[in-house]
Amino acid sequence: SHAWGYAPNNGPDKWADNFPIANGPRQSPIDIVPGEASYDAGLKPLNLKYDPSTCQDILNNGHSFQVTFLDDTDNSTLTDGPISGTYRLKQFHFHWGASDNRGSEHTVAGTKYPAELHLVHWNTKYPSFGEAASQPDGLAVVGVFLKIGDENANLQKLLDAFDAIKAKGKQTTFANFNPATLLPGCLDYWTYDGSLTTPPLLESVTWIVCKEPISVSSEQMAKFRSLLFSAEGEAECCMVDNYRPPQPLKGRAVRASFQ
Ligand code: BO1
Ligand code: ZN
Repeated sequence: SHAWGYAPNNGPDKWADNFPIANGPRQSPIDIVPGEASYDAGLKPLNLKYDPSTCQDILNNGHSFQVTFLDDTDNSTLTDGPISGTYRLKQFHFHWGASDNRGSEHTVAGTKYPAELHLVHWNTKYPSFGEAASQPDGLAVVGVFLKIGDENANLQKLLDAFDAIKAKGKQTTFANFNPATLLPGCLDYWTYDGSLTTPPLLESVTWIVCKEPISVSSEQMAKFRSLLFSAEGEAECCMVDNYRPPQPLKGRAVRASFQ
């Protein structure tokens, strides 16, 4: 037996062997075709309230790097947009490519971005992230595309911690970071019902994908690729191409908050 990953022997094409929901009715990511999304005037603006003091640490989990937030209070939340109730921020992480021509999970009319940010929230009508993750309305993930352009000074704060988390399992404290600094200026979005994009691929995510990308320099993208999938002492394996490709829409509606 082997753990899931992104290599030919354990990558997205193999996930269904251990996680049959990989072929389920509401899998993510998807290719978003703007001309096929329907404008919904009833969709509210996103209300993101993030408290930098809830930021805890930064971790290389062997699949990505993630920044984890204290989620025992309603201090960092997502409300409104397409969701009802209050969703708490648990963590954010990224997916990226081995080169600038690929790396995002969602695509827009087939266009791949070099990376995609995921801000992961859970519905506080459930007692914990773990319990929410198995409910159809349990999670809400905000996706933000990265495109090559100017260096991003807010993103650089994360990259400056990479020396401490190069290998799988490494973690260091990361205090007082406001994830709102990573959001684009315009919060227009597409939304659809989907899943986690990694095993266990649970079909519990309301996806909210921002139309406007944020910028990242090519040099900053190179730094993402200096992280390792491998643990200290193992053969070094660069963390690249840690994305799942688009999955079948299977008749789902994609709605747009904008015209
Ligand atoms: S994603 O945003 O769809 N790429 C995504 C994929 C997997 C998870 C979260 C978001 N996994 C879960 C793990 C839990 C963990 C939680 C929070 O992330 O299944 O074990 O507690 O970090
Ligand atoms: Zn993700």
